[in-house]
Amino acid sequence: MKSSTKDTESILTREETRTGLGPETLKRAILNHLFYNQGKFPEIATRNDYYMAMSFAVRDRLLQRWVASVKKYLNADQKIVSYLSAEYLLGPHLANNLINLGIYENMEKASNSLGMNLDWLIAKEQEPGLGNGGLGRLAACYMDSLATLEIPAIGYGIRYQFGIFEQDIKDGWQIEDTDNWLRRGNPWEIAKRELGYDVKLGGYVQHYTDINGKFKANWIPGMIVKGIAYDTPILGYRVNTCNTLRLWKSEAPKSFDFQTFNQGLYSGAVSDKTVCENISKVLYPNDEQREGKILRLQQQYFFVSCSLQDMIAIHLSQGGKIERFYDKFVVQLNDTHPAIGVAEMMRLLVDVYEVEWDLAWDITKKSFAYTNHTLLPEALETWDQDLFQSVLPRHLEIIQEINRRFLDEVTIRTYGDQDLISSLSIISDGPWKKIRMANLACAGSFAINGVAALHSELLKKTVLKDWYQLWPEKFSNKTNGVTPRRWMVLSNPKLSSLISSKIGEGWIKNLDELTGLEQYADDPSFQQEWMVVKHEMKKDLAKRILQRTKIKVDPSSIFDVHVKRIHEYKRQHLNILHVIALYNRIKQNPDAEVVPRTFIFAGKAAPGYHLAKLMIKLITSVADVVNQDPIVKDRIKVVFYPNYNVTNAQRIYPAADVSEQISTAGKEASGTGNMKLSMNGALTIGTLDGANVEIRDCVGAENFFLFGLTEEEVQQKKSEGYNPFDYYMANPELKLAIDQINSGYFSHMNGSVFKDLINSLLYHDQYLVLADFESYVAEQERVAEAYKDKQRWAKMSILNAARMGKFSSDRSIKDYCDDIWKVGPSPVELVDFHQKTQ
Ligand code: GFP
Repeated sequence: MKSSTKDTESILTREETRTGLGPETLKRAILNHLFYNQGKFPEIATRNDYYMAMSFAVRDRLLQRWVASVKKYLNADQKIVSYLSAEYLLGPHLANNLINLGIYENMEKASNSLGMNLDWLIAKEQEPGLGNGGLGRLAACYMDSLATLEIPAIGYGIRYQFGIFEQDIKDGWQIEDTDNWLRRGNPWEIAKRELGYDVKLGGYVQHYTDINGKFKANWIPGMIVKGIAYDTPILGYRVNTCNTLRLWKSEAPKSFDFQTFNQGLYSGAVSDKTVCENISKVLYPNDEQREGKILRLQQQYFFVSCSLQDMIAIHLSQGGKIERFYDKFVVQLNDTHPAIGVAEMMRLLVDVYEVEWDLAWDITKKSFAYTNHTLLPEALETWDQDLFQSVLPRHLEIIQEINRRFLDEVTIRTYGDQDLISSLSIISDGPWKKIRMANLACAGSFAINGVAALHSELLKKTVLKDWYQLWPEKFSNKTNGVTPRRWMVLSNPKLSSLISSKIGEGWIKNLDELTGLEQYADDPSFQQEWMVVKHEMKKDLAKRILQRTKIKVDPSSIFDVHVKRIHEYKRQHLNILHVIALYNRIKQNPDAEVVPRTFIFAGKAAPGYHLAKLMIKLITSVADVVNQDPIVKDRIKVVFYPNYNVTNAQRIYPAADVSEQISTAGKEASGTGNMKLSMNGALTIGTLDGANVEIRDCVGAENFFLFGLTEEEVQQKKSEGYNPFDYYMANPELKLAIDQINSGYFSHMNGSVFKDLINSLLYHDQYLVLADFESYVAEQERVAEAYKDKQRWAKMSILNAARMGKFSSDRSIKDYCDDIWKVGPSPVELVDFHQKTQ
């Protein structure tokens, strides 16, 4: 039936209300949601109600783009990138979506006209902390870049009910609190209750021969868990592409057992529900002892199985053939957490789709690619074989078979070299066999990459040396990157406007255009504008520091920022030893000239990582003494800013003058905070580690404060028999600092508090803190000296930002697309769905 003009008009009005971007329409949409979703009206609505209503209004606008994108991707010829990651550290959505949609100002007007301040509402959002640190945040930056580059992609992961814990500081110690981020609802996700997959766990395997004489395996599970899809639309910057982040929630297939209930076993009737729901309940912290964590293996398998079943279902539903799975999907393993996917893919192909083993292995190897994020051998995941078998009995058989065939191949290629065979084996030798997940990932992937040039080189020389020897063609480097949308436009709007006023807005999508700023680096008036913005951001942070910690800091002092997970290899203790040395210099010579400096630390320590927690206590204890000592006269201040997360990072980066990237050379795979800080005009003091090396190459050695042993020197020192005690004895400043900590100078004369940390430094010091101390302190003097020359500093700061083009995650994603995924942009056109359905 043909629709009348009047009908068309009302459809358009309806469409405008749902998806229009003007201030008036936005205001109406918020009021509608307030009423129809929250059952509230303005007189009684809280800020949180407004936040929810606004988010729903924004989500409506995403959905139009999302549905169009999904429709396009369902096209049989469209290849899709599937990113498998156990962590996504997304950060708050609202402001980011406003920026990507291009409606920030309009929304500001809409909220003002409702008597609301947009900043208040943005601050209401509980960020989804579904990750520990760099790896999870990288996944979030990559989702943003994939959408911005119009690459069809799905991110798969776990919808943890509790994300990374919230950190508080009590008496100087870290206290962990549960992160109940879903408490007030999550307006950004869409529950797909009808979209679920069964996942088997435990039990045993039966073997039989079918009527055709084929050997078959039947996995009888101990329990079945259902994975339910929760989708979050991820919109690109100023494009229609809106990709999907699909997170799985675990549930019991049936939540209540009536038979058990009728027998009077009330709690038993819901116990299945509890056991199943536990799987997606909580994110595991990094650096915890992983041994024996059955639940963690269950988690990994759970989300990988749901995701692969989902991909296969999508592929088959479009008439795809299972043998050509890799034409539809390329599956990127974000570290080894999803590496069980290699075995699960084989199980699905062989057991469920009855594909012959050799063909199944060929399909698998053409589908997966693996990114390694760490060189620390202790961080490479392994599973005790018995534990593994109790959770995944069929996968153990499959891995044994993969390994048997794989080692046959290795034996031929290496003429039976036993050392190579045992190093490449997926299952370790010896009485306590372990499943090595990195080996499974390497064997089952067509591509393996590291995350910075140095890291990729070291992978080839150390942890994956033998793999490189046999399959050099699989290896490449993909240096990490970060999204300038969140880390500049959203976190530092003033600096972004200043940049755009000079070189236009093109840099937001093409970060290389920042080089246009170089021509202004010597211009005194631009330098001044640049430093005024920096000062404003420092004032903002100073206010927050005062609110949060009661410590008053001076915005004209150097803001020296060390923010990242707390870990011995990241060497927050090296920084604090320098602070103590500086403090002692002032004590010894109160009138000495000191360039005022505020040392700002932030970061979480894994709850079970004793020495990391002690490092926090040391920082806060030194802060207590230094900040209150009248002789210091506020020239140095030490702050530990609690609960480091994306929201707080957004506040800290823009205010930084100095970026501390001081890990032991060869230990930090890449780092991404180093990139975010430089983009915001901070100058790095750092070692030649991770991406620092490339950052220094780009910004120029003269704009970077370098210190410390190189990776090769570290190795050499260790092989010569490094003795930290010699360094302690040889350097009076270092000795005094350590003696003070040891004597209880910073801990109310209780010397035992830091005993473990000090013993570790004096007698082991595996991260060479003491060896690097002297050169660190010397370089810090150069930092202070440089800061005195305001013009020189401004120029260095501008050049740092101007030369960061390479470190956009858009560049990283392009590299992955060109070299590994072989997927190109696929722009999405908007469709008027209301018109279509008439
Ligand atoms: C890890 C590495 C970092 C690297 C990120 C992303 O971070 O060097 O930058 O992954 O590749 F250690 P965490 O998850 O360990 O913080």
